[in-house]
Amino acid sequence: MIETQLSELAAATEARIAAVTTAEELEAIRVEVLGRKGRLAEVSKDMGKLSPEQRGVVGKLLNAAKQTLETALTARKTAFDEAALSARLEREWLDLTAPAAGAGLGSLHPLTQIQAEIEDLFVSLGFTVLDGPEVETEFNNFDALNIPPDHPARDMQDTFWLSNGHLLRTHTSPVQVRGMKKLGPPLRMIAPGRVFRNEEVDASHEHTFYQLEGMMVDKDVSVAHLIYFMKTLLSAIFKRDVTVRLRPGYFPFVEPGFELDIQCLICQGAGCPVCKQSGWVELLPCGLVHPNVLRLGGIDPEEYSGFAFGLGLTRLVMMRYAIDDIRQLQGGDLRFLTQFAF
Ligand code: FA5
Repeated sequence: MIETQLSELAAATEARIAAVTTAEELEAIRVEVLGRKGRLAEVSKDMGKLSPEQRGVVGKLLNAAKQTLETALTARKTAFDEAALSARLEREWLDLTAPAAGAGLGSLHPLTQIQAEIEDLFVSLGFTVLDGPEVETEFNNFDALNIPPDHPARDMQDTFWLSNGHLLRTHTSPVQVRGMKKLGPPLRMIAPGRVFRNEEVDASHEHTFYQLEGMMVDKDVSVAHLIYFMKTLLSAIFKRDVTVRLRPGYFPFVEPGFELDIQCLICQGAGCPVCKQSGWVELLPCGLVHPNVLRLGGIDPEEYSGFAFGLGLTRLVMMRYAIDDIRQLQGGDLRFLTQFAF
């Protein structure tokens, strides 16, 4: 009787083991049949009631059933474990031979790139590149440029004054003053740099922006020289014809003074926020150096003349790449900057 029960249990359990679909189901069967309080344990408990002969027979059968079931369980468990392992390997697979991801190399800011291009051009034309301090004296920023105290031209540039009487330079023109003293005539110099004005910020105005000053002093320098160098500069930068206009402009440090405007390349002259709907962008004020400025720089205006210009470098970058808001240039947004990573 007990033998029949035992072999039926073994057969049914084997069939169940073969049919399970998860490791959890398999474990439940193991506990139910082979566990300490499982069905086989119950059978062996009842063996005490059997005669010694019967006990020998049933005991053998019990061991055989246990062994068969354990083998079947182990086989299925191994299959589940292997499947789980290969799923994990699939998930966590790493190709150790794949090349490393990019190291995120930086690149030169578009302004730096254009500055370098202009420096190369002017160096090839015999100009020296000078650097000047961002904190300047009132004398170099204004007085030496023929803008004495109380001169209305001081109001043309809203100045950040420092408590010690110095200021953040409002333009790169003070480097003209330093250049004249350092190099003496004849001289050809450019001076790129950062300048500061206490101005309302909008699409084309920053409080902190870049200019590139240029000056040439020699015997008989005229407006013709000035125009030649300005044309050379613009065609080197834009590498195509751009529409410019020259109009009289007032700056106390040049006489005559000019404003060289470029037709807005954002709207092609139709009018937009960058050109304040005028179709033109002020880019390159220039002129012949005022005799007073030469004199204050230690150069005899009877013997020498010169031209000077103050390129709006930040605006030039905007025009070259059709950037419609100056704030993008100093915003530090990598999505913007990586477009210029050549
Ligand atoms: C000057 O700063 C003169 N020092 C230039 C000069 C030098 C004239 C030598 C003659 C001889 P201005 O204030 O116009 O000029 O500025 C020069 C250029 O800087 C402008 O044409 C413009 O392109 C740029 N600029 C002026 N203000 C800003 C600003 N807030 N944001 C960005 N660019 C500006």
